[in-house]
Amino acid sequence: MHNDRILITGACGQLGSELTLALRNLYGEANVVATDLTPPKGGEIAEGIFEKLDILDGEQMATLVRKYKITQIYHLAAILSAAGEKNPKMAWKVNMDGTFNVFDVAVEQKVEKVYFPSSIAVFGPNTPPNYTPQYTIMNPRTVYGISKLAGERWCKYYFDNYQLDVRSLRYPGLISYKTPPGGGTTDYAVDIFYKAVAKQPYQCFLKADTYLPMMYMPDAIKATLDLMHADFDKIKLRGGYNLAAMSFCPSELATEIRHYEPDFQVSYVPDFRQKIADSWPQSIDDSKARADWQWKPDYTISMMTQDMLHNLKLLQNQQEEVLV
Ligand code: NAD
Ligand code: AKB
Repeated sequence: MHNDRILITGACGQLGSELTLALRNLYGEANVVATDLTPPKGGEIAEGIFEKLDILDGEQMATLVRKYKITQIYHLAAILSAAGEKNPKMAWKVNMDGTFNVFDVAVEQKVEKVYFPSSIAVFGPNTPPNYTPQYTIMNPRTVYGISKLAGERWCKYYFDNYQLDVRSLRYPGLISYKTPPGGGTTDYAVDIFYKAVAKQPYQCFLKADTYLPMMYMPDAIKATLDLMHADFDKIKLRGGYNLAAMSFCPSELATEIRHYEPDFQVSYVPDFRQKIADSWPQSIDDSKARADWQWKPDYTISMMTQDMLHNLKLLQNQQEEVLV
């Protein structure tokens, strides 16, 4: 582990801003290179090595991999589901060409391991929605989901044909308080907390009874690191592993929040994201991840809700102190 040098794409996003810190803690600040389109605007992530990198620029990517003698790439940069539907060709280009650049640079420069995050968006309206199995009908209907499913298949292709040790997880919607989400369909489950803490009503863009699989960020980080640290022989799937923690709908989350903020009001005005959510599973069977590399989540909806409110209130108090 101490000889590893890691490059992260999309490091300033919702996942990257926390995964980068976890990787720096494990591997040392000097061994982790955060990259993104623009430098971080302050925060802990700004404290380590940062390089500007557009993942569509394969030459610059190769230069950085050479310069830092990179041995592992965590390829997080992508355009998410809701943002992707606004500019489908652009989303396809970033998600596919960027991934090819990562895989090709990794093969050319003998990078030892690559991480490719997939998503529940690989599933579609013909998929069995409850306890969705690892292998089933997929047929994603968003450009994001199509690109993630294609990305998974290319993971397997590069593993089979170029012996690239690439590993992948199908994350549910991720919930966190450090960095806001970047344009997904599950974003309501983060936005709602900001309104609750500000003591304002929340207008939800999904219907009250829309069940989706979700996960708290510490579990997502744990799953990612466990997968990447698992022995080579334990990784039986080279597409994305199904991964689960909790499933709930907006009205259930509002009820949880009301245990701490009894006056919290939520209204429901579904928009184009409803159709996307309706095409995704409601719950996930992650038994393969549990069997192959002993995955087990820690956080329930009530633990997550308590922790989100606690931390957002702390941040709010810190901001108020700065203003005084
Ligand atoms: P995000 O939108 O918050 O962050 C993505 C980052 O990629 C941004 O910082 C953005 O600047 C960067 N980026 C976009 N285009 C780029 C380009 N051309 N070159 C370099 N950087 C570029 O996304 P996230 O939530 O942090 O997601 C990270 C990964 O995890 C993505 O691949 C996403 O598909 C996957 N994922 C996330 C979730 C979730 O709920 N957050 C769920 C499933 C899968
Ligand atoms: C999105 O909603 O697009 C993401 C995801 C589940 O991949 N949060």
